[in-house]
Amino acid sequence: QRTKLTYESRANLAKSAVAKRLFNLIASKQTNLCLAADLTHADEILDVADKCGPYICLLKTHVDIVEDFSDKFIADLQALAQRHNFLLMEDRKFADIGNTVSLQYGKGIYKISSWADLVTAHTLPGRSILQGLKAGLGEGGAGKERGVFLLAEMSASGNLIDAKYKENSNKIATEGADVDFVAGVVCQSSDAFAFPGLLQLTPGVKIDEGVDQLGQQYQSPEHVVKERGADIGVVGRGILKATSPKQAAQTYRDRLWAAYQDRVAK
Ligand code: S5P
Repeated sequence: QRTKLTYESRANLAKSAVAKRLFNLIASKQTNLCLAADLTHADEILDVADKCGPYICLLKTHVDIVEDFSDKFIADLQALAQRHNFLLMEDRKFADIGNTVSLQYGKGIYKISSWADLVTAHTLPGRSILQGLKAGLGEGGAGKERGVFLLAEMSASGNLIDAKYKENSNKIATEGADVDFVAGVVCQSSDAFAFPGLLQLTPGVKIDEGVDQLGQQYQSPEHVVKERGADIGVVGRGILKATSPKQAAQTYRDRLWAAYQDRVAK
């Protein structure tokens, strides 16, 4: 059972180079917290990344909500990622045909493949989503360690994903020629996949469980790690809206990490 194995031992099983790197980073830095930096101005994102940087393994962006996006913003974010030792994930949720996805990944204003270690994608289009992403590595991303997290479940209430979709998403993540590009799965439960070389990223994490006004559903850090199998917990507003985001990040890190230690000890 993958949830009983340590991050170190799972690093050796990973087929994706960036997954291996992330497993090892989590183990050495002792944090399984991902910050969802859902803010709309570059300086706000850089500020929270600097303050929370010591407590996170991954910083997740929605780059298309940044009102003053620039190449300098990316350069500054990369410098912070290097200084604090975390990876960057652009939560683009690609969902189109391979050709379009390859352009969205490598081209345009954002040139995502040139800077994001990881991206997210829906499995809706089938396996061609992986081929499209690989094709979109282009000049900026070629030769660099890159990978994708595939969505097998969502935290939104009333979402349309059923058991069959989840099962087929698992097949795309674990079978076929392009699985070396798959670093993990975004999902809400440990039965979404079994292969221990993939990471489970689980959003919808908040100390105060409940819902927001727009369908988001929250579980506690302990619940997502111990009951739902999360390897990395994603926290956005639980940290961003706190009086001290730095202190909140530390608290979430401590609780997520303690839950992982409990999980592998039993
Ligand atoms: O099923 C999902 C998948 C994702 S990636 N549910 C989610 O909420 N997310 C993302 O996680 C979402 O886009 C947002 O960036 C973050 C949750 O933010 P929070 O403020 O609700 O913690």
